[in-house]
Amino acid sequence: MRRLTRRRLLSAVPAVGLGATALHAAIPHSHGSATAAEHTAGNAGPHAEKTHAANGHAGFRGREVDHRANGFDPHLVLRDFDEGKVSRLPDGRTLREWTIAAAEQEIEVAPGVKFAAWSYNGRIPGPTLRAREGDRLRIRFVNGGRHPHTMHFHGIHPASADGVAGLGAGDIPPGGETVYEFDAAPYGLHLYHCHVRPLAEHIAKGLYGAFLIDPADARPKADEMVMVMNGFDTNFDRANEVYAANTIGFAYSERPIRVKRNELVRLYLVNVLEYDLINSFHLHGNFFDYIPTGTSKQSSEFTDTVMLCQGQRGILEMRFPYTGKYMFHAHQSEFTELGWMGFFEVID
Ligand SMILES: [Cu+2]
Repeated sequence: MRRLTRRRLLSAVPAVGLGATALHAAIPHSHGSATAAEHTAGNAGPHAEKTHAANGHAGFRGREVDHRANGFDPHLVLRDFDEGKVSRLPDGRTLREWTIAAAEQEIEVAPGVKFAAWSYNGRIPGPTLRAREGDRLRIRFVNGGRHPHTMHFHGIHPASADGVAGLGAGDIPPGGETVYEFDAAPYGLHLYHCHVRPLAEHIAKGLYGAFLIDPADARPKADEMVMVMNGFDTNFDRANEVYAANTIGFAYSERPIRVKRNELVRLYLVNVLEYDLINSFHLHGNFFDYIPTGTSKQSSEFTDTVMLCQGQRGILEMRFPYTGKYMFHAHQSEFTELGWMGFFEVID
């Protein structure tokens, strides 16, 4: 049996426009609720590549991922900001508190393709934690998984709050918990992720999320959204078979993201992709202002493509002068064809 690889999957995907149906056809799967392990064991053979890929798979045409079964919908994740439980400290500062639980959870990352994931609070990416610069942040982390995990936050904080082995509470064992507490700094777009070794695996399984700190004087009102660019290695060959923003390949292609003509759109873009060195975002029919890491009020570039290494992130601001559908995708065509693409639908 020839070993199934991402590159051979690509050669089986007929065209970009076929979206999830083509992805479903190209990725080895069984018709039941098989796990990725079962795919590897049983279905990664000529059947998957020849029968499904060559002829499409009429029985699944139009079939979508079951977002309800997954427990999260990328369209809701997109505009969902979690500001925590807010209270006032004696010194007048704002205290924000969250409880974040790690768990193991099987999710469907493309129609019929299951992945044994690890999640924060039942979703991938985890909740977008949002605070204001100078707030006090208190994050209670509960490990409901069967492996040690942590939460490592990007930002400025004491070593003891770092969520790394040997510092502070270190690795949190299964059933254990800890509290990470620090001040929100600097303002900008950050991320959090598990930092237990093997690191690539703990991240690629789904333990990450966006962490947004607003400046004290807020940015202008906008239609705000978050895209965490990620991918899934469904056959354990340390290469991704599915690429996406917010986990589900082609989710924003099958149902475009609606935005209003001339309204300011602010996109918080984070790259957490493992196993590939670079990811990117390219927008059709428009340009955007780009603020790397979100740590400024000033745009540093006016462009239509931005390239991000792992852990890099930035704020994209744009207005669409025309109605219609505008594609966005990784400018690495491979990633696009394996799920990382979508549309803005601009309406009046
Ligand atoms: Cu972990």
